[in-house]
Amino acid sequence: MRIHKDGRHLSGGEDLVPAEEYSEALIRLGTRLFALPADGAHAQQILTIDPVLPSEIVDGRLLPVRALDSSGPEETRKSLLSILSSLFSPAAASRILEVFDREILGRSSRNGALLVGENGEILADTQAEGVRTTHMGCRPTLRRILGETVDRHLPPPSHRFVDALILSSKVLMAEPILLEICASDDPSYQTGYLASRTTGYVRIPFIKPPDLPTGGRIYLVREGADIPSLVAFLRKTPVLFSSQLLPAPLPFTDPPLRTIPSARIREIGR
Ligand code: PML
Repeated sequence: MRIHKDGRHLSGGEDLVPAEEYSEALIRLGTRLFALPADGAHAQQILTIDPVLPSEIVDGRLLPVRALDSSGPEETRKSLLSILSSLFSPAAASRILEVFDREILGRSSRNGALLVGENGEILADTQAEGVRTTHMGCRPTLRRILGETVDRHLPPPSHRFVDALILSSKVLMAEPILLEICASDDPSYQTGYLASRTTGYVRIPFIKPPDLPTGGRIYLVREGADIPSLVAFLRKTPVLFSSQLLPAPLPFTDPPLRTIPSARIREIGR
């Protein structure tokens, strides 16, 4: 489901549900237009229903979740640079943040993610529209536990967290993707995230200054990747998340990241 106004993306959501839960899902996603604040007036809502065979669905495990503590954009910037330098190199870290500032925070939002190569080059004509990652869902019990985790362990605002975790967990299942960085284009939502297979999903408060109406996603893609098959996976392969990975120790200690307990879905039952 997507909500647009004057060509601008305002909200979106999706799920992967069995045929017998179809009408429930339709109601859940279909009522989002009416929950939008004033700028939802005259917006257009588009619902797409894409039948998927059970045999096509890939079982996914959500990334573990960590959170950075920060008191403002300047502290966040230093921490981001330090995390990226530990994952790549100081030069690569500066390059990644330069592209993020210029292409994500510094221009109007795209509908999809920008694919960026290891040297900072924009790949596969993603400059204009970007690539939208779709066709993912989450078992209801797991979704509920994640929602409760937010309330107990993560600082607000957090209403976008669960959908973002599901999306980035699909993104990082693609082996050629090394990293995702995201900022919301909602001017009042300053929390973004960085995701990698090493760190898991790291919530980043103050990833952008207040009142900035731009945002979006960068996927850092390793050299030599088969881009058409990567894009096909992101756009089309259905992934259903039924459990969550446990966090592995981090290869760095600075800045310290808070680890949020993973959902023990198997103990609780589906
Ligand atoms: C978006 O899709 O608007 C970005 C959501 C970022 C969520 C970050 C979080 O709250 O963990």
